[in-house]
Amino acid sequence: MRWIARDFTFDFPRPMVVMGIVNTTPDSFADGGQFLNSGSAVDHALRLADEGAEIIDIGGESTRPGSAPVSEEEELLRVVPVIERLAKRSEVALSVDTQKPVVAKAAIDAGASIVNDVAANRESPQMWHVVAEAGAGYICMHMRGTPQTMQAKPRYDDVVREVGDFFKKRLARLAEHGVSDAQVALDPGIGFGKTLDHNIKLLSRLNKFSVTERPLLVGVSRKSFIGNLLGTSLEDRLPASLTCAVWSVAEGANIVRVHDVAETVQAVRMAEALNEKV
Ligand code: 8Y7
Repeated sequence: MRWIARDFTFDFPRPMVVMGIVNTTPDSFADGGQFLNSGSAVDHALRLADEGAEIIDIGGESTRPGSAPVSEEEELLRVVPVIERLAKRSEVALSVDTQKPVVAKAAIDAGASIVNDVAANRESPQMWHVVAEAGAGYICMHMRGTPQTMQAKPRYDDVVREVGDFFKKRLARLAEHGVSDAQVALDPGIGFGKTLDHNIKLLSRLNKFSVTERPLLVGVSRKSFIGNLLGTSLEDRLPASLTCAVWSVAEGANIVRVHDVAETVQAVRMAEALNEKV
């Protein structure tokens, strides 16, 4: 299975790809405000790449439940300078975490190869046209509703089946708009319109999504469902985040999106040795 993202090609099976998170948002919940100045965001990204991240995901709009959207101008100002500088200083693949086609396009022009789209459930096709035209990688994440509405009593009859159906329908829809399956990675969107029980079900049955034969990305790092299960505060969620990453290896996931790159690389390399996946 091959994932094509502009100049980057990932051939699976292969060791888990660790994607490091760089937020340029003042209100991002897990590292809020630390990297507002674009120089420190760049330094942080370079450190994550050194620690073994093969993709750096750069975002300028918080998607935490109930957070306020930011304007296009503001998001462009936050994200584009960071991507431009990183593209000059590193060979690592750059991903832009945005819901806005204009921001995705500007990020690609600045050197990004992947569009990480938490709003892949939208109906309008502009984002897909940007991805198709650029030959960019596309992370198609499942979300119920929008970040503003998603945690209002999410209900599913069978969350695993419904997310799987979403993936199949979206791949067909993306293909209609010129985005080939080879460009797409799938993501169940842990925490996006899901209760604790839904999140646990999705994680415990991750291997059900392997039938779709696209790379599977999992984002659990420091998320609030961990706190809901264990009562741990944000700073104390690393052990459970690593457990989920290790679990994801055994379940056949291909990419993990994390804050703690060095620790995650160690954990997943050990899990892979034990799992005889490599
Ligand atoms: C995810 C994500 C976030 C995720 C993908 C956080 C932007 C919340 N979570 N993108 N973004 N998958 N693809 O905790 O799970 O980082 S934001």
